[in-house]
Parts: sequence; C-alpha cells; structure tokens
Amino acid sequence: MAANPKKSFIPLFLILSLSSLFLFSLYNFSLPQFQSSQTSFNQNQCTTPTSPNHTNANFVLTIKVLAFDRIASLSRCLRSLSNAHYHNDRVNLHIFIDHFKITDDSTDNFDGKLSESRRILDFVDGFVWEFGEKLVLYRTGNVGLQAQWLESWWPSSDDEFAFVVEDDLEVSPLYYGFLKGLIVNYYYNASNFSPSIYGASLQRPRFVPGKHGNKMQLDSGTRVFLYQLVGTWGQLLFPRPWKEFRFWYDAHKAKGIKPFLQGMVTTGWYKKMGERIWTPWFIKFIHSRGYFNLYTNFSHERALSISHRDAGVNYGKTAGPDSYLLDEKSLDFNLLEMQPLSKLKWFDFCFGQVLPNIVVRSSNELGAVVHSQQKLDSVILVTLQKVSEAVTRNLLCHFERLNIQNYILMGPKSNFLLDLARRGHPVIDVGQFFDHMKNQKLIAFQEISMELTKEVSVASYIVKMILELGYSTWVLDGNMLPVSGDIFFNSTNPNYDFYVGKSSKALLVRNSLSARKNWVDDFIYKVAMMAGSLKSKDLLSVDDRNFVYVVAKVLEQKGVKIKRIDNMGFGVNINTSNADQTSLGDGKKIIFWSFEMRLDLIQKRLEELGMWIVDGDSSCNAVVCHQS
Ligand SMILES: *[C@@H]1O[C@H](CO)[C@@H](O)[C@H](O)[C@H]1NC(C)=O
Ligand SMILES: *[C@@H]1O[C@H](CO)[C@@H](O)[C@H](O)[C@H]1NC(C)=O
Ligand SMILES: *[C@@H]1O[C@H](CO)[C@@H](O)[C@H](O)[C@H]1NC(C)=O
Ligand SMILES: *[C@@H]1O[C@H](CO)[C@@H](O)[C@H](O)[C@H]1NC(C)=O
Ligand SMILES: *[C@@H]1O[C@H](CO)[C@@H](O)[C@H](O)[C@H]1NC(C)=O
Ligand SMILES: CC(=O)N[C@H]1CO[C@H](CO)[C@@H](O)[C@@H]1O
Repeated sequence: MAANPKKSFIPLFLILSLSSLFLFSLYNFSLPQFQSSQTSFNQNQCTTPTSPNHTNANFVLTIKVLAFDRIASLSRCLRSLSNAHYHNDRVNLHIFIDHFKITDDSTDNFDGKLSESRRILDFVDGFVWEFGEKLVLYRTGNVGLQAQWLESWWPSSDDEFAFVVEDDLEVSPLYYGFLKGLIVNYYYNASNFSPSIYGASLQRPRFVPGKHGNKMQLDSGTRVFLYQLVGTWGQLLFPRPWKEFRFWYDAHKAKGIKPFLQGMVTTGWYKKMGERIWTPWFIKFIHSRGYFNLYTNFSHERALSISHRDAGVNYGKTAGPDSYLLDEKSLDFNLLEMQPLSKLKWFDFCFGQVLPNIVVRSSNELGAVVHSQQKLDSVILVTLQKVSEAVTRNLLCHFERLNIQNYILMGPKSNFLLDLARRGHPVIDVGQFFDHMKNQKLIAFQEISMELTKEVSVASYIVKMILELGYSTWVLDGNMLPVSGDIFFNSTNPNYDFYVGKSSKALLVRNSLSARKNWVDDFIYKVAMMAGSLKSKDLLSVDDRNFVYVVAKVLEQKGVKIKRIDNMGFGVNINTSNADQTSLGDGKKIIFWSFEMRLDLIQKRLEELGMWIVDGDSSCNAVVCHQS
C-alpha cells in the first residue's frame, strides 16, 4: 500500500488509522437495511431533555468495522471481537471494506492490490460470527475515512447503537459488558440520562484539541467521566445525536460551510487534509451543540480498546499499542459499578471542567454556586430579561474569550435558559426563585405579576445574599459586552459602596459593612415597590425600566452616596457613538446599547467593532483555553 512519506507531521492518532487517506470522492451508495427510516426525529434535541421512552428490551448493538487493506490487522481485530463475551445478546457485525484507489499510474501494482483485496474478502467470508447478523460491504471505489464513518450507520430506532471500530484496533473480551452497562445506566435509566451525551469512547483519552488547553489530570476516583472530544479507537454512538449530526453535516455541506473552529488543533488538520478526514466536522457539530462523550480512566494506562497503530498512512512503521488492554486477568476492580451521572465530571475541549445543569431556584442553591465558581472577590449577575438569544450567546463567547468565569445568568424560565445551564452556564430561574421567595416569606410582597418587578425583586434579593456570602456584586444588563476582563477583577476601591451606570445599566455593590447595612429587606421591598410604580409612568423610556434605574432611584431617595460611572468613560453606547476598535482600547470597560436597538443593527455594529464572535451555528467561532 502507498504509505505517505510525510506520515508523522501531526499527531494523527485521533483522526486516521485506516490507510484510505488519499481517496475521498463521495459515492452514492446505500444499504437497504439502514435507509430511509421514518422514525420521527426532533432536531432540537438539546432543548427537550427527555429520556428515550423505553426500556432496554429492544436494545441492539451493531459493530461497524472499517477496514481497508491490512489483513493482519483486520484478522486480529475480528478475532478480538469474536472472543468477547456477549452474554447471549444478539450483536450484529457489519464490515466495510474500502477499495484501493484506481489511478492512471501504470506503475501501480494493480494485480497485487486485486489479489490482496481478494484475500481480505475471502478471509472475511470465512470468518464466522455467531452472535448476530454478519454483513459485508465491499466498496467499488475508494471512499476514504469520512464516508466510511458517516455512511456506516443510519439508526433505524432509538434503541439501536453502533460501535465503530477501525481495523487496527483490538478490544478486550470485557468490552461489550461494559458498553452495555454504560447504555443501561446512562441511556435507559431516566434519572441518569442526559441529552448532552452522544456516546462513549473506549480508548484511553490522551489528546486535548484546544490550543493551550489543560493537561489531562484525573484522580483515581474518576473511572468514568465526560469529555467533549470524539474518540476514533472504539467509539460507541447513540442514535439521536448521530442522526442530528448527519442532518447538520448535510446542511453545512450543501451550503459550502466549512467546519472551522478557531483555537482547535483539529481545524489545522482540516485545513491540511480537508474532506479526507471526518473528525473536524464532528468536533464542530459537538461544539455547537455542547455535547459530551463518556470516557474511561483505568489505572496503569489500561483501556478496553487499544490501537496497534499499524504501519499505514499515519505510521510509517508500526508504532505499537497505545495502551494496555484491560482484560479478565488484569481486572482488579468492579467494572460494572457505575456512579450516578450527577457524580461524573465533565470536561470541555480545553480539558477545563464544566459544571452543567446548575439552575438556581431557591436561596439555599445559590451559595454552593457562588462558592464553586469564585476565585475572585466579586460575582457578576447578568440579567437577560430583554436580551435576544443571539446577543446572549455572543456575550458568553466574550466571557470565554476574556476568561470571565464569575458570572450567573438570570432570566425568565425558557428552553433557552435551560439549554444554557445544560451547557455549563449557571442560571437563575427568576420565576421560580420569585415564587420561592414568596412561599418562604423571605420578604413581604404584595401580589406582583409584572416581569420587571419580579426580576428586580429577585436580583436585589440575590445581591443581598451574595453580599452576605462575602462577595461584591456586579449587576449588568445582557445588552452589553465587556471590552476587557479587568474591570470585573478589581472592585476594591473603598471610597464608595455603590457604583451606578444609569445609561449603561451597570451596578457595582461593593462588599462592605455599610453596603450590607443599606441593602436590607426593607430596601429590597422599596426597590420592588418602586419597580411596580414604574408601570404607570409612561413617559419613562424603555431603557429606564430596569434594575439599575430602580435601585439608583431608591438609593437617591435614601440619600445614600453613590458613584456615577457613566461619565468616567466606563461604557460606550455603540448606537449613539461612532466608537471604533481603537477608541475602545482606550480604557473603556464595556460597550452597551439600547433595549430598542434592533438585532440586525446590533449585530452589524458589533461586526464593525470585531465583537460579533458567534457563527452561523449560533456558537462561538473560537475555542479559547485558559489554564485552570
Ligand atoms: C448523488 O445522487 C444525486 C441524485 O441522485 C446526484 O445529484 C449527485 O450528483 C450524486 N452524487 C455523486 C457524488 O455521485
Ligand atoms: C412515555 O412516557 C411517558 C411518561 O413516562 C408516558 O406518559 C408516555 O405514554 C410514554 N410514551 C410512550 C410512547 O411510551
Ligand atoms: C437508576 O439510577 C439511579 C441513580 O443512579 C439508581 O439509584 C437506580 O437504582 C437506577 N435504576 C435502575 C433500574 O438501575
Ligand atoms: C485594585 O484597585 C485598587 C484601587 O483602585 C488598587 O489599589 C489595587 O492595586 C488594585 N488591585 C489589583 C489587583 O489590580
Ligand atoms: C440610534 O442612534 C440614532 C442616532 O445616532 C438615533 O436616531 C436612534 O434613535 C438610535 N436608536 C436606538 C434604538 O437607540
Ligand atoms: C489521564 C489521567 O489523569 N489518568 C489517571 C487515571 O486514574 C489513575 C488512577 O486510577 C491515575 O493514576 C491517572 O493519572
């Protein structure tokens, strides 16, 4: 076979271990068994966190072996698969054999290749698979790894799972029992199900694709964990996310959109190798959806699937196994003991830890959140009441870019808010928190229905709690963007307790004894009443109907000393000023805009400033890693 002389120019182990690198035309082939399933499919899986509605009675696993021209590897792989324990379950085996590339080069040894293909097919035909259906697909031309992977499966139901295995892998006899355990525990058990999980990788995790990402470090208690990256050495795929990926891939391919994601090593691979590989597509999809993969961490570099890294395109000469196989002889713990999902750790592409599904609905939930994320002396509370989804997403990309982690989002309950929580952004459900405050009689309210009053009451109550926990609090409206991160890192100037930006809708309450003395229940009550009274004042502009305006008014009435920050060059209104990138660099802390500014105008203006950093997938156009 034609080995690439430049084989070691990048760490290829993630993306290719078949020798089909050069050949990448996509053919229209189909397998009748997998085609045109009419199962109803909801493209918005991410917002409907429901468990598949069945038991594992119908569960079926199909192994997809992707092979090319390495008969020795393939036979080792198939032998290991048939030596595994299937506990009387029906397990299907589908073998996809890519064709060699037909070239015009008369020096190519076609006779040799033809007879090698023949040997492989004879071997596969003679290979006995007694656990279920065996099916062989022999390509008529070279399709390459991308099509081998993508066309290997179209799930026919929510109970069908695929385990994709490239030909130089070897699996442990225990692998199936473990995979089934994962499926039973994390897919069929509703209390451990998460719509974020797209499958499981049995390879030993070693690679962090985010540039300048963290070193992989896991403690010995972490035997199963979640990580965004796909593994290509023994990957279990769940049906719904895979279908969703295929639809997404189709849409992007059809529109000529490339899977570029700045800050990722894999994007560099894509730029070099294009459609010969598939992982950059899948990685981009996973990033945009905020999905995760299950992984194992067994001691002594052991895994249930290992790659022999046989000579081929990636490896000029055989590199040998990447890990040690965990088999019955070396098993020294209970493999099937699986922790509840809530105990597992989640890691992003930077191998930074993610804390998903933090939704604060009551006061006792707040403390844990604040403490868990605080390395600094302040908390940023962002109100999302009148903020569009796109603007919110863009804001969160800036937080990631600037390494701002000490924030909590606050908004009315919506699928969007819950989806933000699923992706690891802590949120406060204003409606539920308000009901909690009423039910617990934390504060004596009259019957309040106005959204503004609810938001203002909850925000001011939460500020009080954060002060009591010992932190300063920023309250910011989501219609803003930080220009740099430093403002939020230093709120220690002791001259004032309250910093108010009326037009920028920003408030800083400094953690001090005198601030806490002012910010008491009676103050919160007055703030709520003031918010209620704004309803009748129709002269007030929309921009004044917000938390900061109300708080400033009450503070003024009380005669409390406040520091105005609008006239300190703190913020710039991007609608009314012609600020450009250079003038923003000039010590400005935030930019903001009116509630009334239309989304297309906001986007246009932010694009001009280079501050619109979400892409067509509504996700950040870059992964930015920070050492943690
Ligand atoms: C696949 O089939 C469609 C319609 O049958 C056709 O338009 C398209 O060109 C085909 N693609 C390839 C790569 O042959
Ligand atoms: C799914 O589960 C829900 C609640 O557990 C039940 O009401 C519904 O009938 C189930 N649907 C199907 C198709 O089994
Ligand atoms: C489902 O998961 C929960 C939490 O881990 C566990 O307590 C329960 O026993 C599991 N149910 C089944 C049927 O295994
Ligand atoms: C924070 O601000 C205060 C006062 O402005 C200053 O004295 C202090 O050095 C700053 N701290 C940091 C870490 O920048
Ligand atoms: C934006 O600014 C222009 C003037 O520069 C003004 O006419 C317009 O009303 C403003 N729009 C909003 C939504 O503030
Ligand atoms: C990558 C990593 O941190 N692996 C760890 C997995 O768990 C063992 C203990 O069981 C650690 O020693 C490894 O460092």
